Amino acid sequence: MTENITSHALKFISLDDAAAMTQGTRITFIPGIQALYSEALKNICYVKGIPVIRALHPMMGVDKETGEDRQARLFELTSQTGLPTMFFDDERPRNVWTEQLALAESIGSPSSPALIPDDYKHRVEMFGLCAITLAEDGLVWNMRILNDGALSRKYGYNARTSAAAPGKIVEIISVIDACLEQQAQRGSQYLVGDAVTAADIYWATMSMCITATPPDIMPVTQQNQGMLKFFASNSKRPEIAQVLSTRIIDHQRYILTTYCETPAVLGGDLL
Ligand SMILES: N[C@@H](CCC(=O)N[C@@H](CS)C(=O)NCC(=O)O)C(=O)O
Repeated sequence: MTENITSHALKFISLDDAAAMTQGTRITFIPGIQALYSEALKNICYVKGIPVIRALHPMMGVDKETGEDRQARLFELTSQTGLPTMFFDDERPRNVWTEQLALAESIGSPSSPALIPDDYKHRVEMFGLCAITLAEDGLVWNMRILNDGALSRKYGYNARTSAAAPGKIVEIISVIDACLEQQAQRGSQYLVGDAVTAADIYWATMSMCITATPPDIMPVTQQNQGMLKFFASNSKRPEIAQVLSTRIIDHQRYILTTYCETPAVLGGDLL
């Protein structure tokens, strides 16, 4: 899609327009879909008080009319095709969460919470927790290879990696749960230290792939119905249900409703 589109009063500019602009923060999204990496970056920007201009992320595949790869321009601009890409002013585009987080931290409002702790020990914990959530072989990577499909094949799906994925997801949830338990014992409701960090925002957002999230937090759209059903069904897999504690759910809800915009604003067609 190259046209600008307006979806439920929410404007998505084209990728070309986003790339051509020289001011402001532009992030790519798919209207109506809580693509988790985009959704998490949106939440990070929300906490940091950064106004975001939404741009359309081109979908995988070939344009029916022209026969061209729909992501060719994105690849030309960013040397990759993953979602989201983030443009700020006239700087190079950022495509990886570590760079996106560092940028958000530096351009955010001075009165916003520091999402990367000053304390280096806390920083070790924070980046470790983020890595098991977002990085290679983390929560989302393993969720993505639960089933066969074009996207999962791109991320290493095969019979062996897919069979190992539920066990890894369980291990990751258990690490987070133990961390929250330890933190509660010392009187903190956050994953690291005594204040909100990027680990809380990323975990609370990305863990929606293993929970049934109510519509007052994640609205149902025509575009995300299937995804919401898949996420809810993950929460019912016996091995996952067993480790999905009330503590995990309470923390997710607390972080999303306290620090992020809820109900999430997705564009698309609300049901
Ligand atoms: N580049 C991101 C990861 C983003 C990512 O994995 N996005 C997936 C969606 S779940 C995607 O858009 N994949 C399509 C592609 O790589 O072409 C990061 O490491 O921070």
